[in-house]
Amino acid sequence: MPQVAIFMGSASDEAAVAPCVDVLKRLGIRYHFTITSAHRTPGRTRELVSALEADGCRVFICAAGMAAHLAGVVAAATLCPVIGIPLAASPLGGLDALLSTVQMPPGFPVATVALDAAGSRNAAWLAARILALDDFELAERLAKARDDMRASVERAAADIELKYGN
Ligand code: RP5
Repeated sequence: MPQVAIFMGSASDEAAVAPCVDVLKRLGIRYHFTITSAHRTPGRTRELVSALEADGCRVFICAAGMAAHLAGVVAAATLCPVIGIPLAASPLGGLDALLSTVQMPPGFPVATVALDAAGSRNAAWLAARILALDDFELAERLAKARDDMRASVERAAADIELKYGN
């Protein structure tokens, strides 16, 4: 039973979205990762949302480029939180997808993260924070992951201070 659904609009989006899956795996969060498109497969998108919601999915993550309507369409089909990852997939460098994803009309929020891989990772971290609100064990894993990040920066700082002798 997946806790999080990850949709991307095309197979060509895979490299930018894979880091989202890596973070969910690291945190032990169950997911369903697939391709569906707001424009090319509108029926499949709605059916997936209904089926995954019925299976207990609590957060939807949607990644798309160009006129990125996937997250908005999903936000119209569910009351679960929707996180949108805009992708740089056109000559406009992702500004098209960013505006399409972030500029939702009132009542249909899409929590929009950064473009591409950095946004993919943060989509997973944000989904984890949402799920951790009522999952104590996940909250502990999140706290441990944050401690690890802190320790890693402190190690890098010690290395750089040693290297430059200050
Ligand atoms: C969007 O159009 C997809 O999310 C992708 O980023 C972009 C281009 O798709 P392809 O033509 O590469 O399939 O719907």
